[in-house]
Amino acid sequence: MIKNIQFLDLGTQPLANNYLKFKDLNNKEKKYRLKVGINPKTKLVSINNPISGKLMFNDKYPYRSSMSKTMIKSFKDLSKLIKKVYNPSKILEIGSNDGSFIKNFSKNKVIGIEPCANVEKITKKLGYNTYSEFWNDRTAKKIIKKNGKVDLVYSANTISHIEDLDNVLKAINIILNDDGILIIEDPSLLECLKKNTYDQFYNEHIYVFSLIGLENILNKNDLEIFDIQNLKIHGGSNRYFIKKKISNKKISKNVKINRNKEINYGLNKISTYKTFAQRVKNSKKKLKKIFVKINLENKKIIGYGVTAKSTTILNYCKIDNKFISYFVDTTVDKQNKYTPGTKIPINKYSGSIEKDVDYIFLGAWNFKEEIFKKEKNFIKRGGKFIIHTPIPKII
Ligand code: JHZ
Ligand code: SAH
Repeated sequence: MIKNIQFLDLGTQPLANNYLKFKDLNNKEKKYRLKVGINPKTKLVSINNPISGKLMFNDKYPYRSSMSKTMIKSFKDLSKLIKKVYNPSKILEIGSNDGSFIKNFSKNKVIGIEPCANVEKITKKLGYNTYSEFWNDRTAKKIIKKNGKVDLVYSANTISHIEDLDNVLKAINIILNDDGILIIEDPSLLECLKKNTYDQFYNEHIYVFSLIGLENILNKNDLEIFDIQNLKIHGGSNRYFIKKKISNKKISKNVKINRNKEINYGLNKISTYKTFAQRVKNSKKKLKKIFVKINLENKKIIGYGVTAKSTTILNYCKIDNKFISYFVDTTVDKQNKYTPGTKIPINKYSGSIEKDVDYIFLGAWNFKEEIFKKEKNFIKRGGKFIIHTPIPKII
C-alpha cells in the first residue's frame, strides 16, 4: 500500500463531537494527533490514523441535521429533483441521522441507515424503515434480504466518514440495481483549500474529497460520475451523480469542467498542499491575534454554533474559555455541556443575543447567511462577528 505524503499538522485534538459534562471537566480527555496527507497514487486527501467509527458514532451522538433551515431546504430541493427526474421506487440513505432527507418521501419508499441508535430512534418512532447499523457489505446483504434492491442510494456528509471506501462501494454495488443511481454529497477539497477552511479536517472527516480522488476509487469499483453539482452547503460541497459502468447514461460535460478546475488549481500536485499548510499556519496567528486584542480591551466574545469544525479551530489555535465566555447552540444534546479540549460552556440559544455581548465567533460560519438573518438586532446595535475564513477577520 502506498503511504500518504503528510502536509498539515493540526496538533493534538479531542474527539470533535465529544462535549463534556460538568462532572468530567477535571478528567483527562483523550487526544489524538491530527495530521493530514495525500495519497500520491489515488490523490485522496485523508487524516492519519483514523479512529474507529464505533468510538465516535454511538448512542450518544449529538449532531442533528435539522438544526439548520439551510440543510432542511437543501434536502427538500434534492428530493423534488429526485422525484421529478429519476422517480425511483425504492431509495436507501446512508447516514440518515434525524431523517431530514428521508422525511421528504413516503414511508414505504425509503430505507435509512444510521448507526447512532439515539438518532435513528427519532425516525423509527415516526414509522420510517431505519436500521441502527454501520454501512458495509454485511449490512447491504441484510437489507436486501428484507427489502430487496434499490434504485437510488443517497449519502450526504457520511461516505467521507468511513475509512474503507472499497467496502462502502462494494456494498452499494450489491444493493443498487444495475441502472440505479448513487448520489454522494460531501465538502469539496477545492473549496476547502480556496477558502482556507482547514477546520473541515477533524477526526470524523477521514476524507475531504476532490473529484479527481473520488474518481479513482469509484473507477476501481466499476462506478463512474455522470454529473456533478457545486453546492454552497457547508462552505462549498459537491454533489456527485454516479452510475454503474455497465449502465449507459450520458456523461455531462460538468464532470470534465470540474476535473479541469481541480487540475488547474493544482489538486494533483503536492506543492499546492504545502502552500495551503503555510496559509493555515498564518491563519492561526492572525485569528489568535484578533482574540488577544479583544481580550485586552475587556470586550465580551461568545461563540455561535458549536461545530465539529470549531473543535479543530479552537484546539489548534488554543482559544479556550479565557477568550470565549460561552457558546450558544440550538442542539439540546450539546447544551449545558462544554466544548471538547477548550472547556467553553455551551448554553441554550435563548432566541436573542445578550445585551453585554460585543463579538460573536462564528463556529457555524457555514450558515453565516442564515445566522445573520436571525441576528439582525445584534448587528443593528453594532455587534460584530469574528470569522476565520477565507482569512481571519472581524465583520
Ligand atoms: P454544522 C457535523 O459537523 C459533523 P459540524 C459531521 N461530521 C459532518 O460532516 C457535518 O455535521 C454534516 C448550530 N446552529 O452543521 C447547530 C445554531 O445553534 O456546521 C449545530 O450544532 N443556530 C457529521 O458540527 C451547529 O450550529 C443556527 O441558527 O461542523 C452547526 O453544525 C444554526 C444554523 C446552527 O456541523
Ligand atoms: N446525512 C446527514 C447527516 C450527516 S452526519 C447530513 O448530511 O446532515 C453523518 C452521519 O453519518 C451521522 O449521523 C453518523 O452516525 C453517520 N455515520 C457515520 N459512520 C457511518 C457508517 N459507517 N455507516 C452509516 N452511517 C454512518
